[in-house]
Amino acid sequence: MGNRAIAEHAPAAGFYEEKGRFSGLFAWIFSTDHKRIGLLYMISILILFSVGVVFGFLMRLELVSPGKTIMEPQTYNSIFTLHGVIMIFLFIIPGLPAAFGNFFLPIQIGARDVAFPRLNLLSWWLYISGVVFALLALFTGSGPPDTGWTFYAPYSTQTGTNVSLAVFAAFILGFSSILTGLNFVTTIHRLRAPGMSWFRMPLFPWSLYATGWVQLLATPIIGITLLLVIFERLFGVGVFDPLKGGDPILYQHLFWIYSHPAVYIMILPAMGVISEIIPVHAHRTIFGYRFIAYSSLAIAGLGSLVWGHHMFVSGQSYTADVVFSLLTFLVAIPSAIKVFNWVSTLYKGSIVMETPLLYALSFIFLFSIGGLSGLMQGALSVNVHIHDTAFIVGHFHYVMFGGTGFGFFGALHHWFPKMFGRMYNKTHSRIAWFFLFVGFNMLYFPMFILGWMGMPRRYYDYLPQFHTWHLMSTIGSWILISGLILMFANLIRSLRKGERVGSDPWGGSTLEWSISSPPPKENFEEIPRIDHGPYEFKGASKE
Ligand code: HEM
Ligand SMILES: [Cu+2]
Repeated sequence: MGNRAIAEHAPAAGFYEEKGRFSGLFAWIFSTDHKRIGLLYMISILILFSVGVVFGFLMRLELVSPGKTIMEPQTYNSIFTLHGVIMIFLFIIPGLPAAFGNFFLPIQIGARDVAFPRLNLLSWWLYISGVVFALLALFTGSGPPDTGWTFYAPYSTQTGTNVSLAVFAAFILGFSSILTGLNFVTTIHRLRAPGMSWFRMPLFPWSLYATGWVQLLATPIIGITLLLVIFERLFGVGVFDPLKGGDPILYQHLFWIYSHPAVYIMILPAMGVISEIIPVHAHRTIFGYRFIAYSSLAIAGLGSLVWGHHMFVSGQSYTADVVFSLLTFLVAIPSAIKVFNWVSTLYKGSIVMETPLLYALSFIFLFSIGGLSGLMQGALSVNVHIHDTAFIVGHFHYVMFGGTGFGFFGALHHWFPKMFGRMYNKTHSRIAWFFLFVGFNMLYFPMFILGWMGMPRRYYDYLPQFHTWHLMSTIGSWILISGLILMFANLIRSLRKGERVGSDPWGGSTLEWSISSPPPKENFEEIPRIDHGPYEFKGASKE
């Protein structure tokens, strides 16, 4: 009796009912099961995301009108720093790989778990330790850091605020990320089911594979750099501070040699999710499978060579400027290949506009705006004009929030029935999506205009001519946040009240849709033998 037959008759509790050495909370926080670790990460990450959103809400409230509204300038400096640190290191970098990668990678390649389950649990505990140090930086000593999430020297080595604790939090989180990358790269090399050759592997694992190499190779660089900042603060050794014989430009190079590739740790898994959602909800084999797989590797490789585009106004040489500008244009090509192939897959598909597809289409629209505005910054003359303005803030929210954030929400709605065995209220989920999409564009598009007009980023106050666009942006943040609340309320309610579903509510063809919802502890009764590529469709199975 194959896995699908067993799936139809399996009790609906699956791995939630597992009876291990521990019970209750301990059966979760000490579990080495990849599905439980995935959910631990998801809950932790969404809590931190919500904290980050509160800080975003407060910044927009302060900027609703010129002059002081709700806070002092120093508080504003700390809030955008914490907002950025939380959103980058505690939400978006761990995000999709740690939550959905942990839950679905082993299942999608036909394995029972990742290669190093205990190391996987350790990566979550390191994540939690990072949260604790970030909270200490927030609430103890000389007050929260006020440097911005980039911790630029020499200010970060001079300011009296809690930079060392915040930087140490980021250092620990880096280790958590390295362990996740190590686990995924090894799992994909060693634990694919018999017959699953590289070009029979689904595209989400391909994106996690490329991401894993960036996590492994780039993260140690930021780790060393952050340790040097702590070293200089504690022992006064001049590494980055020119007053002590250091070089602040060295800091920028080291910081961006990691942080630009880090944007691909953020976006590649989201691109993998889109490659999963579109063929399933368009009921059509994906267009250009191999090109999409290769483009993930190309983005990871080329993306490691463009960090200098953050430093066009830092005084680096003109030759360096030209080289980094050219490479920045080149890295757009593999991204464009993905967008072209996704749209080609939709063409003549039998599209069912389910909520995951709404998020996938929003991803393509928002990420394209984000990507194209990135190309504008790659042009030297334009960059000089818009560097460190609100234009940049608009750009990275379109790529990170519009891209990865909407990718995360798409993954949440695509795999929710598989993870919990229940469907959410589809009408409410579509309404929530609408508020999110409209609010998002009202919040961030004005930032492009404000930046073009000359509004600097990280400024607490502004001249009257900027008021209208700031007001629109703040109202946009209220609409977006209402959408977030509606989305989470609908999903949380569905955990208990949602209609029960079978193994394959969408008509998917990758392995997760061949087992019960939620999956059994061991994932498969017997390890499947693969004899065909992913994404071959027989249409949604009507339960
Ligand atoms: C409701 C959601 C959000 C709102 C209202 C919001 C709002 C803002 C605003 C107004 C700033 C500019 C501060 C300034 O330069 O004066 C900002 C900065 C930033 N945001 Fe968001 N944001 C939100 C979500 C996100 C998400 C999801 C991410 C990333 C995944 C993110 C990452 C950042 C980063 C990295 C900065 C730069 C902080 C710095 O300058 O050091 N934000 N955000
Ligand atoms: Cu960059």
